[in-house]
Amino acid sequence: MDQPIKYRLIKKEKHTGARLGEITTPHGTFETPIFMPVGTQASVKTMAPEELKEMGASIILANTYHLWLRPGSKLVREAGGLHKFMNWDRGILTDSGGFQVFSLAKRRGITEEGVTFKSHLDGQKMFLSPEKAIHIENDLGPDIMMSLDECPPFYESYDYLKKSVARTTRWAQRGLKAHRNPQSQGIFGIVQGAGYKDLRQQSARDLVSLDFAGYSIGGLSVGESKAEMNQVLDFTTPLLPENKPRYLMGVGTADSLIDGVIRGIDMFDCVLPTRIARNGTCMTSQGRLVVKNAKYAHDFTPLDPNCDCYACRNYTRAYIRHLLQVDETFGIHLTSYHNLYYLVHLMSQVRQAIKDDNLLEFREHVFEQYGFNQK
Ligand code: PRF
Ligand code: ZN
Repeated sequence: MDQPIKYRLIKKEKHTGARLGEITTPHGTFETPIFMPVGTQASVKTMAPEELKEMGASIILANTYHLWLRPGSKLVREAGGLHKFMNWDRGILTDSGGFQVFSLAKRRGITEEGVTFKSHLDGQKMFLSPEKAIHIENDLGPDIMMSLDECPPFYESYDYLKKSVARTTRWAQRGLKAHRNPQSQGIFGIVQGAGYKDLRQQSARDLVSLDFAGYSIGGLSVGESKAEMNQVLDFTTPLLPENKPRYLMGVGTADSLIDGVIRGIDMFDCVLPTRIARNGTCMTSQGRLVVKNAKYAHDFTPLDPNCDCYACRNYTRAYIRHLLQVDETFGIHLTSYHNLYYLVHLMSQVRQAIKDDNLLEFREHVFEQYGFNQK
C-alpha cells in the first residue's frame, strides 16, 4: 500500500545534523523544517487562505476538539472535508483533541477507554476514545492526523507518568487499527514521557515499532525551562527513524524553533504568533515590539525594518497602533499577518542556512538581534 505521507531527507547540516527534507502529502510537497500556522476552528484567525499562501505557508493545523463540538465532523464531511470547507488546498494536520480537552474542558476523567469531560461551551457530557478521535479526523479529512494522547504536566510523578505513557502508546495502537482512510491520510504517534529519559525511550521505541507515518514530540513547552526542553530533544530525536518526519508540538518562539531544528525537528506549530498579535505584540528581527505602546504614536516606520511582509511594506507602527487603539479589526489582521510571516520566513532562512552549512552562525545572528539568551 502506498503511504499518503512521504518524507525524503535531502541533506544534513554539516555542523549540527539539522535536517533539510521534503514532505509529500496528498495536498502538495514542501521543504522542511517548517512552521505551521494554527487554524483551530478551520480558520487561521483573521487570515484568508490566499494570504497564507502568499506568505509561503504550506501546511496548517486545525483542532479535532473544537471542530467536533462545532460545527461537528459530519457537517465538515458533508462539505467535502476541511480542505473544501475552508478553501485551503495545501496541507492540513489535525491535533487529536486530548491536549485541548485537558486545557479547555471541565470535569475531565481519564480511563483506559478514553477521556470523559464536560464541553467548555455548554457543559454537555462528552466522551473521546482513541478510535473516536481517529474517526472524527477521518471525517474532517486532513492529510495528517494525530493519535489521541495524554499530555501530563512536566513535573508529574514518575509512577503516574510511566502509566500514562504506556496508555498513550496503547491508544496510539488502537487509533491505527481504527483508521478508515489509510490511502489518503497518515497518522503520527506522539512521544510522551516528560523529562524522563527512560520513559521517552520506551515511548519512542514502542511507537516506532507500530510504524506511524511520522512522530510528534508532545509534553514539551508546558512550563519546563528551555534547557530542559532541549535536553529532552537531545535524547529523544535520535530514537526516531530518519525516514519519517518529526514534529515538535506547540512550540513557536524563534529561539526554540532554531534549537529544535538543530536537534533534528522538522515541523512546529503554535498559537503564539496569532495570539500575541491580538494584543498588539509583534515578533521582529530586533525582538518583541508592543506596538500599542505610547512611544510608537508618532513612529512612521514599519513594524520591523527588516521585514518585507504585506504589513511592513504598506503600513506604519503609528497607523497600526491607532487601529488597535480604536479597536479596528484591520489592526490585528496586520499584526497577525506580520507575526506569521516572521516565523514562516524564519524557517525559510533556516532551510537556506542548512543548505549553506552555516546554521550556527545564523542562530547566533538571530539570537543576538532578537535579544535571546545565547545559552
Ligand atoms: N499533545 C497533543 N497536542 C499538543 C501537545 C501534546 O503534548 C502539546 C504540548 N506542547 C501541544 N499540543 N496532542
Ligand atoms: Zn512584517
